[in-house]
Formats: sequence, C-alpha cells, structure tokens
Amino acid sequence: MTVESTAARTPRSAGSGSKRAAKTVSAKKDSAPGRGTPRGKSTARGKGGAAGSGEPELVQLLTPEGVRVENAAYDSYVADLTPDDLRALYRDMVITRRFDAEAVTLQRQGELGLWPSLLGQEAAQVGSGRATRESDHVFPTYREHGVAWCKGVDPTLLLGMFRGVNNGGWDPNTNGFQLYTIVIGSQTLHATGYAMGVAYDGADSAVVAYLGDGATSQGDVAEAFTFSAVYNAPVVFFCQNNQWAISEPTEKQSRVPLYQRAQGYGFPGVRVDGNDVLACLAVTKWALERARAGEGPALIEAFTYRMGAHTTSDDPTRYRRDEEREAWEAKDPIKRLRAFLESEGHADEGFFAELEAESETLGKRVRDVVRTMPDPDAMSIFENVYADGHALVDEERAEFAAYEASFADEPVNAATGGEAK
Ligand SMILES: Cc1ncc(C[n+]2csc(CCOP(=O)(O)OP(=O)(O)O)c2C)c(N)n1
Ligand SMILES: [Mg+2]
Repeated sequence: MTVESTAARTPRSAGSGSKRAAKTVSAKKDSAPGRGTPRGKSTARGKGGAAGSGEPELVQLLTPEGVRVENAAYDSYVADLTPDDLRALYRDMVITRRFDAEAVTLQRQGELGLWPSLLGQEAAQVGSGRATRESDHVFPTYREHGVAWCKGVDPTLLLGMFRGVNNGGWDPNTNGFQLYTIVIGSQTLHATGYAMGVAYDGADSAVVAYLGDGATSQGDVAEAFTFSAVYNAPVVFFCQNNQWAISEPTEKQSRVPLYQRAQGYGFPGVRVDGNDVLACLAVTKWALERARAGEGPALIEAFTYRMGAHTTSDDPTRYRRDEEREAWEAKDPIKRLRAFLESEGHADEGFFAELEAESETLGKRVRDVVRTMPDPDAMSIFENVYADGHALVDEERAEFAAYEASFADEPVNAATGGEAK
C-alpha cells in the first residue's frame, strides 16, 4: 500500500453567504498542497508531507484564531453541522473541562485518591467521541472523561474508582464504553479482539481504541496494530499525542511522527490538529466509516497537549518549561471554537451565560455525589471478577470472609470511640 499526502489546508480571505453553519475560508485551487479523498478508498494514506520542513502537516479545519479553513478531503464530514450542532460541541467541551476541574479540586481536598486531568485535550475527545455512533464500542485509557461524556456515561460514575470505592463503576455494555484501563496500551488489544468479533458477527459498528503517545512504545500496541491489520478489524486507533508520557517527551518514544507508524502495518495514518474539534470530528468520522465499510483499521494521531500534570501525583514543573505550556495555551480548543461561534454570530452572551450556570450546577452535583458515595461492602471485591462463578474466587471469598469474621469477638474500646484495640 502507498501512503499519499492528502493535506489540503488552503486558507484565503473569508467568504460569505455560505448556507453551511461552518463557513470556510478556501484557497486558490493550485495552492492546495494535498490531493485525494478519504471517502470509500482502502488506500493507506496520511499527512506525510513536510519533506525538509520540520513538523508534518496536520488536518486542521479551525485555526487557533477560530477561522474556518477549507480542507478538500475532510470538509464533507462536517458540512452538515448546524449552528445548534456547533454550540453542542462547544457545550461538550466546556462541561467536560468543568467536570475535570472539579475532580482535580476534589482530589486536592482529599475526596479522591488520584485524578488524571484531561485539560487541553477536550477537542480531541469531544470531536472523536461525537464521531461515534451509539453502537460503536469505545476502549478508553484512564483520561477519556470527555469521551465518556459523549457516550452518555454519567460523569459522577467516573469518580468511584478514583475514590477507591469500586473497580470501575459503570457497565461497559450500557453505553459502549469500556472500563478505564491503567495498564498502558493493553486496551488496544482488547479493542482489536472486540473488533474482530464485530467483524465475525457482521455487525454494522466499529470500535475506537484510545491510546497515548507513550503507549505506542508498548509491545501490546504493536501486536494490536498487527492483528487489526491482518484481520482487517474495524478498529480506529485514536492516539492523543499530548507530547508527554509522564516526564518522557514524545521525541524519546519515536524516530518518526507517530501517525507514520501505521504505514508499516499497512493501514492509513493521519495526523490531526487535536485542539480542533471540527477536524477531530471529521477525521474520526472518516476512519469509522471506512472501518464499518470493511476497509480495516486506521491510526489517528491527534496532536494536542496535556496542559496539566500527568495526574494529581505529578509535578510537571520538574521536567518541562513554562514557555511550552504558554505556546499551547494560544491553541486552546475551547477558545478557538468560541471565537468561531462569535464571529459567525452562532452564539450570544445568553448562551455562554447559560452554559456557565449549567457547568456550575454540574460541579455542585459532582461534589455532592462524591462526598456521599457509600463505602463498599468488603466482600464486593469478589464480584465481577468473572462473568460466571470460579472455584478460585470462591475459595478466596471464603478465606476473606473467615478473616473478617475473626474480628467479631474482639473487645471494643469505649475510650477510642468504639475502635477495637
Ligand atoms: C504497562 C504499564 N507500564 C507503565 C505504566 C506506568 N504509566 C502510567 S501512565 C504512563 C505514561 C503513559 O503515557 P501516554 O501513553 O502518553 O498517556 P498519557 O498519560 O500522556 O495520556 C506510564 C508509563 C503503566 N500504567 N502500565
Ligand atoms: Mg501522552
């Protein structure tokens, strides 16, 4: 298979009178750097380009300043977005960011043991999440709070695991959103196996496996790429390259841009502006459509930035510079969509004020729910280990029950408030 550059980022002066909600800026035809169309072709393709020009091109539909730019290959995937749809994408990102900030604060107050913030990655998650259909199945890492939101998982359910009161907190089958996975890269294999099953069933759905830049160094990911390619599995690997794997920068993980890895496995790879919600939506729709059409896997590298710490246990000031963060602040995903909505007259002050109030209400709900989460029954750890019973689990359950029961006879010390000594 060949990889061809199809980048077609072609700005010119703003047009007017477009019927589309998302007005575009287009360039003279002959200045378009790319070619080809993503629709219905099985050709491996990507944004290779950039011979001698440093960073490769990425698919971008909305500049950091909020100007819509034309992209011949991907425009059609967002052409039907109405002003309502655009406001909904904005709402998703704002709500997601507000929820995330609340979780960070709750961790700081001792209500959660740990929290991996998604700050800065809202567009990558909302764009890709909204590209999925209800029947599509998602395999997240531990940071996909925005995708969970898009799949309809109640945000408060995400917090139980980080409070240590359950091992996941939601049923993966209810919303097509698997449990969070901490073992880096392992979910790409789960997703591939699931996608192979989807193909065997002949189901009209696809699978999205989320992974980080660091995860691409895992053997599991290499195996997932191999299996998905040879089995032509309907899985989209959505890699959020947030530039860091804890304190390890991407350049120490790969000699080539990550999306180019796909070429060696025989499927297309595309780098997209991960802070551009429209571009993430368009590229993921493209990849999901071809997966559902039996054209196999694709790798999307969403080029973005982790604005916060790796988790609340991490201090990024020890390994990265303020200037780097500041440069990415100028590319903020929420600010750029707001600028676009305002310049197009798609949203007024009333909309933003209402959204602010809605976010505050969610914040309060999250606080209330977390603080009143009941402690789990000690024996519940044995539930959901296997779908059916298992002799070893039964044995361990009995052993633990006996251990717990051994405390029953211990004398209670009234002076310590009833605590046994
Ligand atoms: C198999 C495995 N090795 C190491 C770790 C420790 N670890 C937790 S997060 C992380 C970095 C992951 O980076 P990346 O894939 O870029 O995802 P990000 O956290 O940036 O979203 C590592 C090494 C782990 N959880 N699992
Ligand atoms: Mg990373």
